[in-house]
Amino acid sequence: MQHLESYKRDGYVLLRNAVDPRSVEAIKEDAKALFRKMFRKNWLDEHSGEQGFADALYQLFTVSYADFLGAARAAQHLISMHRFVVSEQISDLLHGLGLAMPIVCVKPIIYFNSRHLAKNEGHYKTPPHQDWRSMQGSLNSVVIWVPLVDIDVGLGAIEFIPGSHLTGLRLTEKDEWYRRIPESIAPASSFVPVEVRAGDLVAFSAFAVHRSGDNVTQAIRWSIHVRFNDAAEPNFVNRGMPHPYSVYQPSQELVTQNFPSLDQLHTTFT
Ligand SMILES: O=C(O)CCC(=O)C(=O)O
Repeated sequence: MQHLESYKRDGYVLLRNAVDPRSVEAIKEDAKALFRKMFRKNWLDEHSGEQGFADALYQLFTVSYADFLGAARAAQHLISMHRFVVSEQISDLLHGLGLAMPIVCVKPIIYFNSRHLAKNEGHYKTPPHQDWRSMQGSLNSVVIWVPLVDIDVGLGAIEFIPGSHLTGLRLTEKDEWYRRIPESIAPASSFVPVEVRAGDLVAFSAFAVHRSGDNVTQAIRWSIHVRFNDAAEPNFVNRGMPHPYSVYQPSQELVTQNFPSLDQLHTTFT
């Protein structure tokens, strides 16, 4: 299989028209519906079209960062996205890339990147890194990256260093995003952008060095990312199936004091 050959050689592969563009459009629409609840709450108008939505979202970010963040977090829990990332089609693809027993490493992520939705650069643009540094899972772990819109260089196409998955785990330094590979090890000139259309899919090795391009437009760069380990990979088994994402626990405090009233509760069930 030609895809497998280029995946093994480059550490990533672009699969054109791999998914139904309507299914990824539906995920984007679900995410937009969450933000629209916050537009209404904050009395914000939305003009028509993608740019109308983007402008309203940029306004929400300015007017109520808390509401923006609430909806942004809720978007990470969309059923449509979760259904998509664990679909038969994705698990078949992972088997095709050599994962005998794929398991989800960490919750999928939906990105809506724009410099207008960021308090620092790391919020809309990832620096050079290898996902394995955070995953520390199986050696054959794979990241599935799915654009929800057409993403060209202007919109910040994802960029890879071809073959970098074969040159080991790189040194990193802590930064405001998480940890970056310094320019001296991953020079800007070695990255190759991968332009995609909605319906395409990029699969990459967790060892592939990659980074985001620069979204220089006024538009939102929508994408979904999900990481998988192979529970059958012998080193993963021997290392005790590590999962270094340690903190995911409920707050000890109530988010909203004196809530709910009995009236509110009874209204819910009438
Ligand atoms: O979407 C991007 O540009 C980068 C994504 C990324 O770095 C990741 O999923 O690890």
